[in-house]
Amino acid sequence: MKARDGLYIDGAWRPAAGTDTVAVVNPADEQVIGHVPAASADDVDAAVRAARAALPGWAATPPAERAARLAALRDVLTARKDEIAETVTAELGSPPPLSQAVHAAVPIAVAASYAELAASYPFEERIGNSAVHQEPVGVVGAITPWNYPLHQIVAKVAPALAAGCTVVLKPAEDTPLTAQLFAEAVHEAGVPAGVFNLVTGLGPVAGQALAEHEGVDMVSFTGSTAVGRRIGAIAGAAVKRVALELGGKSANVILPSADLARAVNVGVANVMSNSGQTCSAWTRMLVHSAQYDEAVELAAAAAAKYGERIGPLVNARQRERVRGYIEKGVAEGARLVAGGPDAPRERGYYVRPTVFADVTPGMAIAQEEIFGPVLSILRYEDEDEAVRIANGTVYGLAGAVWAGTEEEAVAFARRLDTGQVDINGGRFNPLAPFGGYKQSGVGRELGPHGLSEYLQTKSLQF
Ligand code: TXE
Repeated sequence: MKARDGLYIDGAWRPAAGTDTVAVVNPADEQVIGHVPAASADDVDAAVRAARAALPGWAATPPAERAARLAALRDVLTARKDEIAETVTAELGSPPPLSQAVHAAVPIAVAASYAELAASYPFEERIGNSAVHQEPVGVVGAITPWNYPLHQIVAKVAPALAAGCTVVLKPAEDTPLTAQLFAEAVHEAGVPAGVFNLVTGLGPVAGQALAEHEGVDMVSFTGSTAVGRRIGAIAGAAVKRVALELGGKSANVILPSADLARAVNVGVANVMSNSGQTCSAWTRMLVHSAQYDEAVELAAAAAAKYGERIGPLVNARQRERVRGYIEKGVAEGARLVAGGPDAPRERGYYVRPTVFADVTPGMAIAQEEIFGPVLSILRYEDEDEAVRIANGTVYGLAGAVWAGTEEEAVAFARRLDTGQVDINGGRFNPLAPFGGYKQSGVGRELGPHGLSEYLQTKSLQF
């Protein structure tokens, strides 16, 4: 057996109980590039047992030592950055520069932030005559999607380990090779056996078994709203902790005082990046009617420039889904100003960067998460209408506001029902809490807020 063959359970690679496998496909050329085991419920049980056995020791490990393991993990990931980028490109199809700058670099920054936070987090405090201790929730079942293969894993595993929890990870079936690389890095970093375990396989089999397992104290899930609802119901019935990062339909609101060209260009880049497979993407652009025609022209030109640079979607099912939405947009009467539903290449799951103008708030392309390179541009007459449109979906994950001054943009941002807002472009901050209002989810990831999700509180009165 190769080093990375099998499931990573209790500090070693071991064969799955059954012989079922999942094929991994490169979405850029549709070639099979590998196979990974499809774990059964028995395999998941073995992984959860290992995590339970390791829990008391890891929970009692001083935070400084947990921090040292996370710092070692950061260092291993940093040393293997090129390999991470290549693996993500191979199984997600993302262009190499994006894989380097985002898919490899961001999770390294997040791992680094938790190496620091594990050491500095106030796990104990005094409140009057009480001592308040923050203790690990226990065994965490982490279920992750494919759109940011390593980031989604690190955003759960790093804070869980910092908190003193142990973890069983079930990564997405489309991108398990990155997860295997991560498990190897955890091993190299000297994280004790059983503290982190990896079971690859299918969502409805391995994922469901993990969410339902009695030995799992918390489920942290990122993925579709449909599966998130199901996981929330399972967790609710068992009264276990749950964190859900679900879909989005974020608004990019351009106020009349903004630098229109910059707001439109950055807005288009935001939607097209990662081929639109980003839950926080600003998929609805809201423009004042006086600037509408100019914005549409700028957006169409910006999208056209993306044509050559854009990667494929992750699989054929996602491509068909996105094409279906583009056809629906046309059928509903929106005006196609860039892209379209036709396939731009013979091989690979590519979709053209697409922009719709004359989109009205009730259209499916203005309400539903498409998860592809598709931008909808909507028109507003005044600020109140912009707020109503921006808040008029079931989601509330992210968004952006552009204005002549930060004060004006912040005043508008206060009126948005959403978990994160970029002001005049914003810059990524690995410590800033990320998560949804409304049906975009429950809980927060990243930074100290993300760490606190994996803690429970005990108070001692004196
Ligand atoms: O997600 P799934 P899919 C949205 C996006 C996309 C749509 C479908 O709109 O078009 O979801 O993507 C595991 N019990 N997002 O079908 O199925 C699965 O194995 C337990 C938004 O790929 O939700 C994978 O590990 N687990 C999003 C994970 O859930 C189950 C990112 C996500 O897969 C399961 C991805 C079950 N019954 C998709 N069924 C975001 N928020 O960033 C599946 N899984």
